[in-house]
Amino acid sequence: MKYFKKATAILCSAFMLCSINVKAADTSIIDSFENIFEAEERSIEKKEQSDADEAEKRAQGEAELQALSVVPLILDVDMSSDVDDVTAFRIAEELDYLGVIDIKGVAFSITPNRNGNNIRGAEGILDYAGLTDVPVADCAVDAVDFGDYWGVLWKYKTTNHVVYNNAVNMYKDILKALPEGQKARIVTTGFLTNVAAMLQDPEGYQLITEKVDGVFVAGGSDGLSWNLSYREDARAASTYVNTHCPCDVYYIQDALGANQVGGHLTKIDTTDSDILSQAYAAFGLADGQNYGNCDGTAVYCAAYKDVNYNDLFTPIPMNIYINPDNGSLTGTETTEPTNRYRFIATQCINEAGVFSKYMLYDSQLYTNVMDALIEGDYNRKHGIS
Ligand SMILES: [Ca+2]
Repeated sequence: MKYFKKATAILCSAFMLCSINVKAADTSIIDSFENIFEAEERSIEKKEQSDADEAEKRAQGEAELQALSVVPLILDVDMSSDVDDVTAFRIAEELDYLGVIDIKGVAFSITPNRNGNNIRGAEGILDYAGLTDVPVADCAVDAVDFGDYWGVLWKYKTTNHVVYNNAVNMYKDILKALPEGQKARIVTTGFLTNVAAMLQDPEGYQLITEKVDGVFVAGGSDGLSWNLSYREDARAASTYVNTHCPCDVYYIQDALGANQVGGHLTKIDTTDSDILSQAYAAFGLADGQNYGNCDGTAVYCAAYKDVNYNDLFTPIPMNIYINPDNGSLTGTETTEPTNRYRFIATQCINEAGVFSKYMLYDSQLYTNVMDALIEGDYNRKHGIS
């Protein structure tokens, strides 16, 4: 009995020990499983975090790329004794809305004796488009002119924009603020006096060299071209820009402003409720149907340069000479790089070797694109879907 008890005690102890050991083993297995699970969870969390970081980085990269692909644009206008600058605004506003360009500022190359009416007109048309944060600048070189239709535009002014007394200062601020790697384009639909003043300023010259990849000039047919030759200071500026501008200069033949941007809008706007129809009427054009709108075309050329204009046309490298005495322009084609180009009505020869059409200006696609831009702009502003 004694031995039996002893044996039982030994067995029990052994069993207990064994149980304890099993328990200990179980705990450690569970612990290590837990560790594995935790590590796995941590690894999944880490992976999810890294995927999220990666996705965020990708989205950020895409957004940055997208932002870099939007063309920062400065519109330099002589919106005064002609109304076609208003169509340039409208084309620019729609392209801004579509994310093709970003209107960074509006400069005038004329002034009504510095009384600010031109500025208020520009503020009005910008506010009409909801572009309330676009700065406006008066000219760097005074050229006195007036506009019959500024009052129409002024009625729509709701905001006091940042206003510069000298366009050069606005140009500088805009170009300095551009992020690394981004370049702006300048569209001039008036004189080249502001751009010349920028180039004559050492800091301005440097900024145009580093931060501008093209000046798109509305004007530039052979012979006398209104914007380039109208006044003595305008002639001097045209010659200066043509010979000194370090970046590309594109001349858009004014003779080719045949696209009826304003006419198309006045045709749609049967109730004359649109700011542009009203400006046209104040200018003395009841419907604008037969009125050329070269200025809008210059904006189109600047905005769509990167997509090569749907292969419709190519700016032709030119040797451009502007006579300082009368401002008349002579352009000859060249194969040498000159950084000077002209958008020209190039003749399209069909397979039979016969002239069939002019490229760009007689192109149905180009006309359709411009019509679509102005229709999109009109419909949006008048709540038509
Ligand atoms: Ca103009």
